[in-house]
Amino acid sequence: MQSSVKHKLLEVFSKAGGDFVSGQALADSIGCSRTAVWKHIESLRQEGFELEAVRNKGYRITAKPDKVSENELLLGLETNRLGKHIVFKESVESTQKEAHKIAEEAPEGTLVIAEEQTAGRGRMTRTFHSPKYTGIWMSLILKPDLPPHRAPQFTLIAAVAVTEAIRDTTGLKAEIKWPNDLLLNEKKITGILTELQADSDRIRSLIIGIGINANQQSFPEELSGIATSLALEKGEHVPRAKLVQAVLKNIEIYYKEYLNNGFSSIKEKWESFAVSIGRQITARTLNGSIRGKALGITEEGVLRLEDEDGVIHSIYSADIEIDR
Ligand code: BT5
Repeated sequence: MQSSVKHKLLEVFSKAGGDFVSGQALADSIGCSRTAVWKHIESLRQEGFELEAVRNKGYRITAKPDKVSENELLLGLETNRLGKHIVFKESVESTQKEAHKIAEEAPEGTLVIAEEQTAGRGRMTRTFHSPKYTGIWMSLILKPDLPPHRAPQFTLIAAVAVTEAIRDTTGLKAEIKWPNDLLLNEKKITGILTELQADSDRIRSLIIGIGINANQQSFPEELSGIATSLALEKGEHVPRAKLVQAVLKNIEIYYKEYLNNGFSSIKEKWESFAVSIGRQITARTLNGSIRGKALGITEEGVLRLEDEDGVIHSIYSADIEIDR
């Protein structure tokens, strides 16, 4: 099936929100005969969609495959801009790398997403384990008209958006660990990596990389003590496309809020989801470690830490460990 016909069909089903759509209505919307509609329906079935056909009522989609390709993501996507243009790959080294390549020409809201990353990236030179079909490995391209120093706030915006999406779609109480991790039961469930293409005074593209452990049943030895998946915590399989849709919708909402009203309401939300605030932590920076109480974050997303002598430190970049 031509991909434009498929998108059109999925858009019509999407608008119907689970109700039946008559064969004639489908034929009219894609400009073909009812026999051709039937053929397109069959090819959707072959891709793993389940469709119910009832005489005199038409068709409706009852289940979609657990994939994260364009078709699955577009069906039910409730955003205005984010994720309307999707670059899907079965396997890539890193979705960040792919997003960097296309960022210049890509429209704002373009999503690069893959079933597998063979060289997923963390911060600095670290790697991010991204096995096939089990997780969400995606990079979102935004083009805010802002100076580059505002970029770190987007990691926090994404953290709030993903935390809420996980809570709403799975009921699991994900929490944020400054600056870019989400935890469940103190183990890492999500990592976020915000990168930039910028001139000295203006962001050209912001690339927000998000990795969510969704359905892994096990982890390599070096991660098994520190990482977990939604499926392991919930005891059941998690539909990934639905979660991606919720993440995109939330980022769209918070991005708009941020551009219109600034960072303060997002900061409040962030602090309410943060696991480390008010606790004793150790922050390991490139210049050494500081131990103290995490007080909160500033409007710029900088962590404020009060040491044992009452001195307040501003932490721009670090790994933190929460004292038990
Ligand atoms: C991060 O770095 O957590 C940012 C990860 C961003 C990943 C996304 S996936 C889509 C996009 N494309 C990319 O190539 N990257 C982004 P950092 O805070 O530096 O944490 C990295 C550390 O997390 C590693 O050194 C491991 O200890 C641990 N780790 C690696 N893979 C993990 C996983 N799947 N789950 C939990 N922890 C993991």
